[in-house]
Amino acid sequence: MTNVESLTETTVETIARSASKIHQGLVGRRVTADEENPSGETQFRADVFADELLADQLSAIDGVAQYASEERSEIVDCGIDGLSVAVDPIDGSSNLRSNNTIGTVFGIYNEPLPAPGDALVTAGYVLYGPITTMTVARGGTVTEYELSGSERTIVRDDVTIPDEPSVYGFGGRVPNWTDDFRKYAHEIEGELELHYSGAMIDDVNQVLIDGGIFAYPALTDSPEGKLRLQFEGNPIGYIIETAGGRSSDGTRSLLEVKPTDLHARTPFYIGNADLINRLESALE
Ligand code: P6P
Repeated sequence: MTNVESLTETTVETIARSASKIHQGLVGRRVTADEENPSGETQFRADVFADELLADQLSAIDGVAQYASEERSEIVDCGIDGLSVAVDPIDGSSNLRSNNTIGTVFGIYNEPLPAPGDALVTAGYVLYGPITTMTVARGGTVTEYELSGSERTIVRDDVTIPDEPSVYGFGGRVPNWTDDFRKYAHEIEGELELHYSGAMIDDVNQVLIDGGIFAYPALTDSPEGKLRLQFEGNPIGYIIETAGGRSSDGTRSLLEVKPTDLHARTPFYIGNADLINRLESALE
């Protein structure tokens, strides 16, 4: 195992151990904090708790040079040289109020941040559902684990997106969709089953397991969409493409998008390759 592989395994293990503390720490923290995140979104106390826990744990790893979070405007420099870890400590925190599924998303880059998705060496997410699971893409394969306390058990190795798509989920308000996207969405509505939870990571996991497409598209009032390239687009694009699917910002793989800013947003489309190819043609 190379030094980078060993370091990424240590980082993944640290996130897995932190996940059970995050899950326990949600109790009593499903209320808003008095702050907004750098994207101008209201923070929940759980967002702040998860970010502080992950920052403490990950910045202490020898070989992690940078820690960045959707909840912090600035990058934390943790060392001279090494890997950069970008996290969305709690994706879908607005789902906390209704006690619906949320997740933690992470990307491990071998370049200083902000970095393009093709600088990723590992990416993954934790899903706090009926069971807490962790899905990790590295070395050309995707592995799913069940987390229980300090235990991490492989439940599926070499996860691939099914050839036959089943579900779709499209974010944003329909009146704000572009005409081209609305026309494409109408086609998909006649082909697949709507599954949309309001937490990207839950919707993405359904696409990975059941096949289909998830999109938070470019909107007429927000041409860059809502989701962040560094913390959501890149890691999810890496996972889905490792599992045999495709990602896109509407014209190219999300992994090819050059970041302009740490918190830059991007139109976000992931799923079965033919569905993404059709989408790119529809948006041309
Ligand atoms: P909307 C959650 O707040 C999030 O960032 C993603 O997890 C999710 O896909 C999206 O926003 C939902 O946005 O506009 O449907 O509430």
